[in-house]
Formats: sequence, C-alpha cells, structure tokens
Amino acid sequence: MKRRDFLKFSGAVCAALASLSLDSKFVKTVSASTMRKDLPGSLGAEEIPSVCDMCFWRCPIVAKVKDGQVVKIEGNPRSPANGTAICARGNAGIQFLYDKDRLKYPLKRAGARGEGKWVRISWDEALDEIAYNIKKVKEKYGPHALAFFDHGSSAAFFREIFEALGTENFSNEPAFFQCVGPNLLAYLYTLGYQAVDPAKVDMAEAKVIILFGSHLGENVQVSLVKSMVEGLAQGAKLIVVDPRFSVAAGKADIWLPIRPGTDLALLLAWINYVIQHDLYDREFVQNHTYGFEKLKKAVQKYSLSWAAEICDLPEEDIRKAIDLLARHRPHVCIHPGRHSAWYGSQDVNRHRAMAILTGLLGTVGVKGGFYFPTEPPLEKVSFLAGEHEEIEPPETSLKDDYPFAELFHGSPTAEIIKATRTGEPYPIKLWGVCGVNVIQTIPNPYQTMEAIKKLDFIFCVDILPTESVLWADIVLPDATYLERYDGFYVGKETRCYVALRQPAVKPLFESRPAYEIAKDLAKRLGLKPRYERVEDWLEAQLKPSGHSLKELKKTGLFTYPAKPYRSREELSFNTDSGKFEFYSEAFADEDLPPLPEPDFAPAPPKGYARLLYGRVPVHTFAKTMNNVWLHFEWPENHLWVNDEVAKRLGLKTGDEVILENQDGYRSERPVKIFVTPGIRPDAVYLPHGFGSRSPMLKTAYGHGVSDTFLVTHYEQDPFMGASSHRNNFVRFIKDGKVLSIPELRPVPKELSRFEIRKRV
Ligand SMILES: Nc1nc2c(c(=O)[nH]1)N[C@H]1C(S)=C(S)[C@@H](COP(=O)(O)OP(=O)(O)OC[C@H]3O[C@@H](n4cnc5c(=O)[nH]c(N)nc54)[C@H](O)[C@@H]3O)O[C@H]1N2
Ligand SMILES: Nc1nc2c(c(=O)[nH]1)N[C@H]1C(S)=C(S)[C@@H](COP(=O)(O)OP(=O)(O)OC[C@H]3O[C@@H](n4cnc5c(=O)[nH]c(N)nc54)[C@H](O)[C@@H]3O)O[C@H]1N2
Ligand code: SF4
Ligand SMILES: [Mo]
Repeated sequence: MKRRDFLKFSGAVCAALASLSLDSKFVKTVSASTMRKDLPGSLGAEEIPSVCDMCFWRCPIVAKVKDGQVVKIEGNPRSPANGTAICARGNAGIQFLYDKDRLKYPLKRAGARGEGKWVRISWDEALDEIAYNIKKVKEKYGPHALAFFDHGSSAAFFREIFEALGTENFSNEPAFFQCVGPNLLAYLYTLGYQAVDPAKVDMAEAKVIILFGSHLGENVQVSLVKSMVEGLAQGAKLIVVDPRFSVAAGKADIWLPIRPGTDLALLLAWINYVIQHDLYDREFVQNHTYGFEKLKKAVQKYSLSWAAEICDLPEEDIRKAIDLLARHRPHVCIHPGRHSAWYGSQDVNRHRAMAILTGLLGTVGVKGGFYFPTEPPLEKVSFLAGEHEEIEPPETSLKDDYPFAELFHGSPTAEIIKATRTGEPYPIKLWGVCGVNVIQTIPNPYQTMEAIKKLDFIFCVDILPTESVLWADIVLPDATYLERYDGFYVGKETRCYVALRQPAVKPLFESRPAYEIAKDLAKRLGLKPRYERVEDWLEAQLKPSGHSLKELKKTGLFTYPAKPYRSREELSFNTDSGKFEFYSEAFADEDLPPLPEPDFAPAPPKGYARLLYGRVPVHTFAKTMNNVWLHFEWPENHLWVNDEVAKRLGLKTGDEVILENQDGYRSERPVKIFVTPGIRPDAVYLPHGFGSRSPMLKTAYGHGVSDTFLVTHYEQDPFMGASSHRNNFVRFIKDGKVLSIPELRPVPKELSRFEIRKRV
C-alpha cells in the first residue's frame, strides 16, 4: 500500500473510529443521569493554580472553584509548557474528583481476596492493622519480605517508608520496569542524562523529526504535542517508523511500516550508511565522542538491503529517510520515545542505537535537536527525618542477574512477583500498593494474582476500587490531586519552571491526602516524618529559589533560567569518559553488549499475529476508564486488523471475535474489529486500559478487552530486568471456530519463529 493510499485512509480511520465510538451499548450505559448536571457555571469562580495529575505529564492548571466545587479546569496561562491548553483528560479531572464510585472510607476485607467484600473501619484501625502486619512480617522473615509497588506522586512518601524499613523491593516508579527503564539506561550511558520526562528533543525548532513507535497524538502530552505541531507548522519533515498507521504516521512525509521487533536492523544499517557515506558530523565525532572506530567496525556489514529484508520495508524508502535526516543535521530530532519495555533483550540496545545515531548527526545541545536539562533551584528535602540505615542486601538479591537494576534502586517487578509466588530466593509476604493497578499493568496478571494469594498481607492506597484494589486486605482512600498537596513538579524543558501542586477543594468523604496517611503510618512504624505540615516540607524545598509558598499559592509556578543549548566548546558529558559514548566500557565490564548488536523479536508462530498495543488520546491507562466524560468519548477499544487478512477470513469492521493467545488464554469477551490497511498483516493492535474487571467501577466494568490479560509471555532485559509486553500473539475465535491468521509477508531466514510452549 502506497503512502498516498494510506493518507486517503487516515480520514477514514478517524471517521470509522468516531462512528464506532457511538456504539449503542455505551449510549445506554452513560445515561444523562450519570453525568453531573448540577455543576454551576464558572463565571466568578475562584481560580486556584495547581498541576494536572490525570496523566504523568503534569501540566500546570487553574482549577475554577465555585460554592466549594471545582467547576472547570484550564491550563495555567503562566505555564511556559502548555499555556492555557489542557487535554480532554485534564478537563475531565472534575469527573475523577466527583466519581460516584470513589473509595470513601478505609476498608477491611470481609470476603476472599479478589471478591471486593469489605467492612468500613476507622483510620486508626486501618493504620494500626497495616503497621502491625508490617512489623510482624519484618520480624518473622526480615525486611526483604516487604515489597512496595509504586507509581505517581502519592507513592513517593510510602516509598521512603519502605526504603527506611530496609527492603530492596520496591518497584515501578516511575514505571521503570514496565515502561521507561531500558530507555533511561540507554541514554544515561550514552550522553549522561535521561532523555525523557519530557523527551529532550526540541521539535518546535527541528527541520526533521523521526519517531520510532512514539505515537504522539495518541500518546498525549500537551507540551510535546504542541512542540511537534509547531515544528510541523514551520515546515519540519516527519518520518514515522511504526507497523501501524498511527495519528503521527498520518502527518508523516515518510512512513516506514516496519516489521515489529526489527528496528535494530534499520538503525544499524543507518548508522553504517551514515559512516560509509561520510554523512556524520566529523567535528562532533572527533572531539566529543568515545569509541567511534569500534562502532565503525562493528556495523560495517549492515547494509540497507539487509535491513530492508529484515524490516520488510522498501530499500528506497529507507535510503530516502536517512538521507533526509543526514541532510538536515544537526537540526534533527531523533525522538527518544518513552515506553521501551517492548521485546526484552533488545530494548536497551535499540535505544542505544537511537542515541548513537543522534551523536553521529551531532544533534546534541543544538536548536532543533537534543537539548540539555537544567536543574531547578530547589533543595532536596526528604519526607522522613534522620539517617536511615543502608539497605543490607540479602544473600541472594533479586537484582543479582541485572547489573544495572541498582540504578533504579528498587527490584525488577517480575522478580518480586516470582519470589512472592515461589518463596525463592527468599519469601516475600507483604505488599503495599499505591498508584499502580498491578493486575492491569504487569505482564501475566494470572501470575500476579497467584502471587497475591500467597501473601500474608496486602494493602492498597488508591482513589478507585480497581481490580487490584479488590485483592487488598486493607484499602486506604487517598485524596485526589485536586484535594491535596504533592511534591513540586519541575518542568525541565527548553523553558524551565517549578509548579506547586495544591488542593482546590477539601477532601471528600473520609479520604485523606497521601502525605497525611504516610505521616501517620510512619509514626506507627517508629519513623519520624520531617515536618508535621506538608506546607512546611514544601517551603523548606523552596529556600534556594527565593520564592515563597505564599506567592506560589497565587501564581502556581515560577520559571527559572534554562540552558538547553551548548556551544561546541561548552560541551561536556556526564559519562565515565566525559564524552558522548558510542562504546560503553561499563556495559562491557558486565559482559553486556558495549555496542548495539542485531537482536530481533521472533516472528509470529504460524496462524497468529503479534499483539501490539498503545494509547487512545482521551484515556490514561485503566485509570480513566470509569470517568464518565471520557468513557462517553471512548467507551471501548477495537482491534485493528489488516484489510487483506480480514478479507481472507471473511471479516468486516464491526464483527466480533474472541482473541486467543499463544498460551491458550482467551479475551474475556469478544472485541469488535476495525478493518484497515493501516496495520501490517502480521500484527493486530489493541489500545490499552480497557476491559475493567472490577464490578465496583460501574461505568468502566465490562467495556472493551484488556490487552494485559493476553500478555502472558514476557522476557526480561538483561541490563535491568524490565519485563516486555510485545512477545505475545493472538488468533481469532468466531462462532466457536478458530480463525488462523494467514501469513501474507515472507519471514526471512535471519528471523527465528516464536515457539509455542505447552498450552494451558
Ligand atoms: N493518552 C495517553 N497518553 C499517554 C499515556 C496514556 O495512558 N494515555 N501514557 C503515557 C505513558 S506513561 C507512556 S510510557 C507513553 C507511551 O507512548 P509511547 O512512548 O509513544 O509508546 P510506544 O510503545 O513507543 O508507541 C506505541 C506505538 O508503537 C508502535 N509499535 C509497536 N511495535 C513496534 C515496533 O516493533 N517498532 C516500532 N517502530 N513501533 C512499534 C505501535 O504500533 C504504536 O503505534 O504514553 C504517554 N502518554
Ligand atoms: N498490557 C500493557 N501493560 C502496560 C502498558 C500497556 O500499554 N499495555 N503500559 C505500561 C506503561 S507505559 C506504564 S507507565 C504502566 C502504567 O501503569 P499504572 O500506573 O499501574 O497505570 P494505571 O492503570 O493508570 O493504574 C494507576 C492506579 O493508580 C490509581 N490512582 C490514580 N490516581 C491516584 C492517586 O492520586 N493516588 C493514588 N493513591 N492512586 C491513584 C488508579 O486508580 C489505578 O489503580 O503500565 C505499563 N503496563
Ligand atoms: S497531558 Fe492532559 S492529562 Fe496529562 S497532565 Fe497534561 S492536561 Fe493533564
Ligand atoms: Mo509509561
């Protein structure tokens, strides 16, 4: 399919999705009575600046409050990042706050784990019980029998508590082991700083932008999307490498619908091409990099035609793309992506190769390229006072096989779950969970549930009764971001700022801000919170800035001078060699590849297509599925199926199929398919977050299909132990019959094929 044919399709894709969204089922579910009609208008409302927490990007906002209710949310006009703009989810924060299904009181389990039967208890009873169980488990099994799963701002306080208790087992923050870990590690060991949060690419000033996956537009971060749109409006060319015709691909000048799992072939061939054709930045390479000759030698056998066959792309298109990038250097953005726990062993190397290409093109510290982050004038002030004992590692650590896991302090999620299930290398008997939907987030939820059954005790701090919360012995209702203070948000972009996160209204029901909950728990465990009042903790951090909390309560944020660009003379890198590292001695020392090597995901087993997933713009994972406004916009997910495949199977848009994965697990209900040439025939695509399994989430429950429950196979990367999500395959069941996916693209001999294990 040629690009222009696809372009015709992009309109059709949007129209089709919009019409599919207007499905009769959800229109019935979201009746007018479930929408809040009683919100007064925002005219004359008090304006309280804060920060959005509907996703992890944290756009500065203004909450408009009238008669004690938040009636509207807008972007903070002072924000150099998003300005007055916020996204649909930001707007719908109101419905998160007023969600009728919110957790209202502390609860204690009264039925079996997973049943969601509880009795209401007091805060004192709930915290006493948690503290009692923590002490009991620690005494009986030692500190490492305690594990904490954390994500988001509330979790930070509890993480300090678990660290102070001496366990090596906390996981996720900020989604390291399921999300961004391999990406962070790759860039840290190449140019000495992390490339994300937000992506350190100056797209507004770029001449060419390239995205590997990174489905911006569906992956929504207001300032990033704005910066990409600004770049495109000023004539930047866009190259998108994605097996799917994503929203970004719809804007692309060159779309490369790559065979999933083969990006490393493309990158290695491009690196070689740039070197062989002398298209690289000689001055940068000579003066600022380490290991060029080794790199040159290692990649010399990778030709464009070799890559074309492995990636299943036209050689001509590959050449055009790299010529375009090289011609416009250094003002080109090789976007580092974010979510990187894709395939396992290749994940760090793939991002290393992206970073290396960035270095070869000398696009570092320049306008329209990679920029440097600038640290804020804030003092780091811990939540707990006093020196804590160093964590005494256990005889066999969960990190032993992963030399770089230490960088992320905690232990790989998959290892914590394994140890909990098996008791090896040591028992884990208590889990604390805050801000993570462990069942919808971590590969193989069946193992996660099996692990929870083995625990002596589990508590969850959450806002909503999610499927994970249903498994808790004690549930603590956190206040939402619109009802609490959180740590400052620091925007280290090309323009930098520090934003205050403050409450707009008082906590509803008996919910309490995480700071307060953590403080009372810490005291029960013999730990000492540094400040009684969260405001004092915030004020202490502001000291070096010259700004006061009083002032920030009014303005919401202050900016500080950024230094994103560097002249060549000023360049220095925070790496072992002080240079931009093509070759990593640190990796070599650990017997890990010091240079990226070819490493491809095995092709689908015969009869199956690879299961890919991603975001829809109006939802954040599973967290927003119960939000009535957002549910109304996008109530269920649809499975993208290639048109040729659908034709062969006699399927059309709107047909329903059950999905069965390579391990024999089936989707909980049929999913509607969306037939399109905008996905390769060897893959299908299912947006993530749908398919809630908690009946207590009355809006979300029963809508769509969960990708996670089909992700039963994962591989861990050898550097840090992140667990992959994209090594799973599905076929269809329709009217009780198995529909095998026809193989329409040849699989070259370099690629192995995924072997189906013993079926369950
Ligand atoms: N609306 C919304 N936005 C979000 C979030 C959200 O929940 N909702 N979550 C945020 C978070 S935490 C994250 S980490 C990011 C995630 O968003 P990204 O970092 O953009 O995630 P990716 O996995 O890079 O992108 C998904 C795309 O990768 C493509 N893809 C799949 N396999 C391959 C492959 O082998 N090669 C290539 N080149 N492409 C492939 C898929 O077709 C899909 O279009 O989104 C963030 N933004
Ligand atoms: N199959 C599959 N798995 C994935 C992904 C995927 O695309 N597909 N994406 C991966 C990525 S990129 C990431 S970053 C992770 C994200 O994984 P998670 O962060 O676990 O994502 P959510 O599903 O949004 O779960 C957030 C949980 O926090 C709760 N919560 C929300 N706000 C608050 C709050 O203010 N306080 C408290 N205490 N709790 C709150 C929500 O109710 C929910 O239970 O998932 C990863 N796992
Ligand atoms: S991108 Fe949207 S949901 Fe995320 S912080 Fe910004 S406004 Fe909120
Ligand atoms: Mo993520």
